[in-house]
Amino acid sequence: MKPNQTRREFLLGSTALALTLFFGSREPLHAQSSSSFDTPVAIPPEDGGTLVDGVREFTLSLQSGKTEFFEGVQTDTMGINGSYLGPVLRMRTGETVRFDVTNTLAIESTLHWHGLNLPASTDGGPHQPIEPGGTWSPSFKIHDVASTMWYHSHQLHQTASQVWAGLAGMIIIDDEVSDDLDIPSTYGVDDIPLVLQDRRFNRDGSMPYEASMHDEMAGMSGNVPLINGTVRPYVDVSTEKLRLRLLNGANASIYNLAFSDGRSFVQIASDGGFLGQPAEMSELLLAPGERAEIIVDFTQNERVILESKALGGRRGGGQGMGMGGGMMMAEQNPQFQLVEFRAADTLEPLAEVPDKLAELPRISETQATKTREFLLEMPGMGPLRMLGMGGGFTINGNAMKMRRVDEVVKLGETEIWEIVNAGPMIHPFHIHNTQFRLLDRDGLLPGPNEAGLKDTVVVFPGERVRLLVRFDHYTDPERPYMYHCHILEHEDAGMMGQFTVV
Ligand SMILES: [Cu+2]
Repeated sequence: MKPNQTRREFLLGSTALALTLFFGSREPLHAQSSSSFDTPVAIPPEDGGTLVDGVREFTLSLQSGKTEFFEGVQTDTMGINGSYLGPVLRMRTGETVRFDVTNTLAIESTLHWHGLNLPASTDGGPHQPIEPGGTWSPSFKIHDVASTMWYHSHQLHQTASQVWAGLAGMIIIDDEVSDDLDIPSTYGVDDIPLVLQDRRFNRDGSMPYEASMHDEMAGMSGNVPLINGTVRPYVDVSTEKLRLRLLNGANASIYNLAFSDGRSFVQIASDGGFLGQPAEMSELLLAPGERAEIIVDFTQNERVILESKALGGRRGGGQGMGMGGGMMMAEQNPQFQLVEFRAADTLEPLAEVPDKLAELPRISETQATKTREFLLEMPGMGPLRMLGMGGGFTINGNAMKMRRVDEVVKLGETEIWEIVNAGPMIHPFHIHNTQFRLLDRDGLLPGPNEAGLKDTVVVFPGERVRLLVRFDHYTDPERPYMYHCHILEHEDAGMMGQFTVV
């Protein structure tokens, strides 16, 4: 590739030519305009709410605004208590929270608390829309352990466009375990939230949500990475270690994260909280919806860049996927330089990462009383879809319907959910109201960084992933929770189902 050529342009110029002919030409994409990282990363404000009679209350406003992603250019966006994205909401295990969410937008919206165990009426999915001008006030107890969660719009058929515009933010939950661990925990100094996204900008600086037929299938990805809404940002490093709270908040892009010099790092937490022990690695696959906390070492005066690299020889492309599948997967995995780290002349020393982080419940599939299968399909993929016939996104043959409850699950019963990907694309599968555990991928035990609490799991083409799932705490025979692909275009197109807990 030429230095200024994006992966996508490279693909368009070569192996994807056949697909391009089918999908039609795409609007020209800009190469990254500058090679320098010259803007300090925006650190979202922390919002700990207000304690009122023992309840932690947050006041949130869904609003439209203008954001200056590029100097001197105002871009129309949406945000929560701001013009793009929202504050980092901070709360503790065991306390009761309440949110007053006011929708000042001209369109209906929702706010979903991704990863949290909570009553179905407070989930913020498609069944809890907030009318323009309306206020929604869910309240629930925090059952989850210390973790990095997030919140985002979950409006039926409009999740993709609303998250694209900026309706998302991070949640940090603290507890006694996180209090006691000797790990970096000074927010914005050695404990850095990084919301990873990409957006497609027009030459006038606008980033409208205009998904072509190709985008609706492949997922909407951009030509410009945004980190906490900052273009080509840097992070000043003043300590020997940084803890990075990574959230893939992209609509569709799957980032294979690595540092430009190939250095290793340790992952200390997955979606739902700390791993049992740190997992050393040099590449971290993070799909939309997933979070990971990592700790990285730095030496004085150095500069290193966090990148999204090609998946390379990783698994996937299962039987019968052929070349088209591989190309679809390549397109799901853009290659970007994301953020530069600049170490100071002197770095404050920090303690070594503890060998043991948390006590995770032991799991065994013998605990399970029932097995359910979820078949992810893109019917009509292939020649018919490419010619504009067929198509659609289904789970067990059905596209999402608000009035159809697909599964009824008993409270407190352990089940095995088998997620089977019959299509040519990677699907990150998310289940509301639970933190599950991976049993195996095609019979192979999960890697150490996937052995902890998860609410979103990557399922490769042709793969069968088995999860141990349980729903504690709440029943509601009327109101369902969702399970869905977290590629937002796939979710909006029907790759979503509903379950109740009784
Ligand atoms: Cu999908």
